[in-house]
Amino acid sequence: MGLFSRLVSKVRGTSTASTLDWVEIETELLASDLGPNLVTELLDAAKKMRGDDAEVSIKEILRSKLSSQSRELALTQSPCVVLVVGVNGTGKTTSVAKLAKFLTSSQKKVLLGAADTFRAAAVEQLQTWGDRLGIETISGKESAEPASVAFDSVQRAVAVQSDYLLIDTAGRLHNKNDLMAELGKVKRVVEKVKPVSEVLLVIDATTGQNGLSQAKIFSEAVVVTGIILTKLDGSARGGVALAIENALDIPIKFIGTGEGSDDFAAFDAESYLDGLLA
Ligand SMILES: Nc1nc2c(ncn2[C@@H]2O[C@H](COP(=O)(O)OP(=O)(O)OP(=O)(O)O)[C@@H](O)[C@H]2O)c(=O)[nH]1
Ligand SMILES: [Mg+2]
Repeated sequence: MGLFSRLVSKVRGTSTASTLDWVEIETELLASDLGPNLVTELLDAAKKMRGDDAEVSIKEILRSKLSSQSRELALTQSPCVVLVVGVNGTGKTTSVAKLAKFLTSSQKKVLLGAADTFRAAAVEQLQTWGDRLGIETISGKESAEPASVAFDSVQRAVAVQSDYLLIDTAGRLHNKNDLMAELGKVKRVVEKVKPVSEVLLVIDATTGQNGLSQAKIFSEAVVVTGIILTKLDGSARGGVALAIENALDIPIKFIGTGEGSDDFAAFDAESYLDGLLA
């Protein structure tokens, strides 16, 4: 059942509304990671609605909270350089692989850059994905600088005329400032060769409102052009998608729904809204 289905049926049969029902609905919505402000706004609006058009009206409000920016991945130049960023464990490396598969299946030529050089295992993990998918993966020597791997990757992407270069980055450094400084450096070095077209922030949907604070922190340090919302399979609480778009106006471009390379799709706002109301 969709997150808002109870609210919709409540408003439809509105004359018997008891305070207790409203409190229950509020609790349910708050547990879904929409965030308290949005929940209050929605409930205030719903209480004034007439029964018949409850679904349409609620959907309209929800739609107005979503970003109106394009959800398409930019393809403004060749290669189109995509930096994939986010805190550790959110699903960056897996999402790079999934996105690569998604793009190659629409006949795009893709190259991977393994710029998370802080853990040897991270480079291997991406390399393994690349081998499995038949996609060339650029990695540096042991203890190479992330920025130098990124630089090599973009040069290679230009040389082999890739449509896309997807660069995986580290999620964990000594502290937040180091992480943001490193990201800035990777971006600057890449841009000696080609502009970065997209910075995709990976957010784990199961982390709820914490995902929203991550998005705030990253977007203060870099211009985040889109979000990949992962682990929606493990979360009945997809409300965080609305909360993020409402608070930051960063469009969710893709979603992850499992650990396999096909558990990935472009984010479709209309079906997301339908799912919430169904
Ligand atoms: N269920 C589920 N698991 C996912 C999804 N995306 C990634 N994972 C799993 O989450 C774990 C972490 O994924 P990684 O891709 O290694 O995450 P990361 O952000 O690269 O992690 P670090 O490199 O350590 O910062 C792995 O076990 C993935 O299989 C998803 O959409 N659904
Ligand atoms: Mg990783």
